[in-house]
Amino acid sequence: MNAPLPEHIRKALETVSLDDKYTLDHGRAFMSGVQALVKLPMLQRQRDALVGKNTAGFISGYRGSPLGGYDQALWKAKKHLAAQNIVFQPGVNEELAATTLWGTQQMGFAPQGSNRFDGVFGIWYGKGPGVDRCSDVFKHANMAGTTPWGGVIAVAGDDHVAKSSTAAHQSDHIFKACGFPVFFPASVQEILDLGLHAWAMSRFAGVWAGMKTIQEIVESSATAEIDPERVNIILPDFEMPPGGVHIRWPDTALEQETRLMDYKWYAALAYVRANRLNHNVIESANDRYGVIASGKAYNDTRQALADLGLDDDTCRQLGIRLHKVAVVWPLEAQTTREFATGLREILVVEEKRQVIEYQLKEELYNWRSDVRPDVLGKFDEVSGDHSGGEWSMPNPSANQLLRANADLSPAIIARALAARLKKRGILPEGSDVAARVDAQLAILEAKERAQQVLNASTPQADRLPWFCSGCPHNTSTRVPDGSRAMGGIGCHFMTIWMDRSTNGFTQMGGEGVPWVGQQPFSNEKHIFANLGDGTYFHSGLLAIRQSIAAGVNITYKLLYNDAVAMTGGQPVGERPEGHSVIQIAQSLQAEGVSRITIVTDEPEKYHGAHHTTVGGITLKLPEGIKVQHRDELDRV
Ligand SMILES: Cc1ncc(C[n+]2csc(CCOP(=O)(O)OP(=O)(O)O)c2C)c(N)n1
Ligand code: SF4
Repeated sequence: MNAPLPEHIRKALETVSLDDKYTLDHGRAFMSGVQALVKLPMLQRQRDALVGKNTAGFISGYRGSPLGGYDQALWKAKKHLAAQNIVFQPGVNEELAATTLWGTQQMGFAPQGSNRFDGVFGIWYGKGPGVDRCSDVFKHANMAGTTPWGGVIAVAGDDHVAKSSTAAHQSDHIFKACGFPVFFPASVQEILDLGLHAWAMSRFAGVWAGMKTIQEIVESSATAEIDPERVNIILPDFEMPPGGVHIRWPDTALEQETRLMDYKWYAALAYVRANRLNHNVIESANDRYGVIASGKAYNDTRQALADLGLDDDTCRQLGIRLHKVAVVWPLEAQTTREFATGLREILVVEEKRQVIEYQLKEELYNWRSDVRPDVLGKFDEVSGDHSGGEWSMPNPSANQLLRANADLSPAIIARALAARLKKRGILPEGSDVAARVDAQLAILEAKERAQQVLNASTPQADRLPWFCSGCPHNTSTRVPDGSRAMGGIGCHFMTIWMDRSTNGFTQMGGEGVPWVGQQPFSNEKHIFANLGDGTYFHSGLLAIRQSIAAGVNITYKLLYNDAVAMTGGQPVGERPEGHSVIQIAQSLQAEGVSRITIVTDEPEKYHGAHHTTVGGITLKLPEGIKVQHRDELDRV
């Protein structure tokens, strides 16, 4: 028989609900990183109300892993969001979504008296390629600025290992190029805490704040402390320009640039400094070796230290200092200097291309050589003369320490760290601690070897993904003998490894357009291009327009499954009623497509069919459009 639960736990369980994460104002609740992004604006609105401000929130963006399910989580939480004046409107694509958020900061341009709120704070979200699409609007909006009770966070979903993407990506550099300070939370709790800081900084410094999320953090779940006042925000003393840093109208491009370059970034840095967003996690008076990391790489570094048997006390005894960075760009100089002081070497642990490492080197370059620590990260020290940087080697990849491609793991970090600690004499040869580290490394290596053996003996684990049974793409993506197709984004991407003569693919919305650059130089007369209906609505219509403009001979197979399937089946058209075949046919005819045929399992569905638009206009299939049974596909 089970022992009865203690009374306080039994009582607590009686009131626990799955909605706690959204309904609780205070307390702990279990949530995923994505759900934390749903909760975050509610906390912001509550914080504002506590200081007597009546604010509202606006969320827009476009789906894509690891933020593929964010929109669905927002839809599910609609009533909780509405109760806090938070509106969610998905974008047609990422770029237009970002423009809507720029709009939230332009409320002050409207005639006096038209604003119902003291400010509108916003969240933009998108997968890394969506971030890439947005740099034009991001730069404009960031130059223009934010409002004192608004502020915008741009949340990027990065897929460092291309687990669910056609290209591995890293948004830090794009955010930096657009001038957004970049926050990198390392846990579900930090999504909440740093999210509130990100808005506070955005309001204070007049910048958009970037937030980098990756699957290991945003797709993980944990209990998090919910409290709108949990984060103690300190607004620093900073001399603002006359007129401040916020958005205004009229405003010239060069004035905006001056505001950004001469004030807003420095105000953001002052914010990071005042709130100690970057800080030492392990330190002692006699530290000699430094490790600096952020986000997932920070978690992996902690795991690596644990795997090596180096707990916090041992690190202190050995003189190892660990610094955690929450804002990876711009790297706040004063805290960085404090961290670096007294160290002989610093190992920068970050995934993908260098962000922190280059800034650290820039910060330390002018230090006196007798106090300046060496900095290593992507590449190891070169024996002999190591006065040059990484570009001074013919090909530095042979000298890699912490790789820039794919991701890092605790084992990779542990190996690099152990090697450097030995080299710098932090783990003296023959010492007990060095022997313990060696023993731990041997265990890690044995585990890796065992994993390799397991992988080699189970080749069937590498089964390629395929269409679901009954999926219309199964037949629609077949091409007649002797012809070929180009792939694109969506479930039909899988055709590139199927028996479908489909080769090549494009970014989302570029489908078929490579043919424009090929046909003038080719004897091939025609090509097929697959285009999903979600992608068509997002940006693919413009790809068709490009092909028409170039006058190339191409057949688009617009694969209509009435869903943005690959990301979870969201409705096409960003409206519950979807975007109908009739609407698409009407648009394509207006674009000048020379022949449109509907191929379907149910031709009868289209006899006399009509579609009533949101505006109440009744649309019918345009004259001359044939409707054929799918069995006729090859003939069509
Ligand atoms: C710019 C960009 N944004 C988002 C994504 C993520 N993404 C991958 S597949 C996909 C859905 C495509 O839907 P659809 O075109 O309808 O094809 P289906 O999956 O239904 O076959 C999305 C949004 C992406 N790859 N690129
Ligand atoms: S999710 Fe939908 S579109 Fe994707 S393979 Fe399965 S049935 Fe086909």
